[in-house]
Amino acid sequence: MSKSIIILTLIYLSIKYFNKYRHFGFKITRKITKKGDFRYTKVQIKIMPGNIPFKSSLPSLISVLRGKPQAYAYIEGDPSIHPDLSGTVRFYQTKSGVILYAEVMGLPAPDNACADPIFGFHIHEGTSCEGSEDDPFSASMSHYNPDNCEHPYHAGDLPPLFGNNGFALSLFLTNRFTVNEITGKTIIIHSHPDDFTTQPSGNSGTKIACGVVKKFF
Ligand SMILES: [Cu+2]
Ligand SMILES: [Zn+2]
Repeated sequence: MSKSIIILTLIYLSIKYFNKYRHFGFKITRKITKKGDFRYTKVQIKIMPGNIPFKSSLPSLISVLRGKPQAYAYIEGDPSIHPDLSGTVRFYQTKSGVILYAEVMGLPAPDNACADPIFGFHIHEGTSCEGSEDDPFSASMSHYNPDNCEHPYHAGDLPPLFGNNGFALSLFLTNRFTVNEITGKTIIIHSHPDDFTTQPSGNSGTKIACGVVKKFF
């Protein structure tokens, strides 16, 4: 009798322990079944393939992306050199900051395997994409910088876009601004990577595409 109590206790403790750490990939459940006078415990081990070994914000990220963004921007390339460049940026306000999800196509593509370009990407303080052929999107002005910081600590400094044979996808979180703050401002793609050092704008070359951030209804 005491032997079976010890065994049951061990089973119970191991279930408790494994359920606590089930994000390692297992979920263990215990079911006590009675058959006449006979009682037995059925232990079921379920493998949880989607789980990863740390607390993940992936489920809440997925539900944020399934919802409506609070703002968006359609990006268009300058008509003379990059007429096929276009993209969409979605802005989702969350408690931790703004989730920015960008998809861009028609970016300059590489001429060899070691040359897929990287493009500087920023929120600019201007509210219009107007400009001239010599200075496209000049009305977008400089990086959005309400706190008067140095580059790359401007609120509008974003991770650069990595080209994938003309396509780029970026998804990240920033708490340097709120969606409301940047609605009406511009988002710019540059011809060169941001070096995150040179003042005032990371030596990221010319402006090749622009979009105005608009409220999403
Ligand atoms: Cu810029
Ligand atoms: Zn900057």
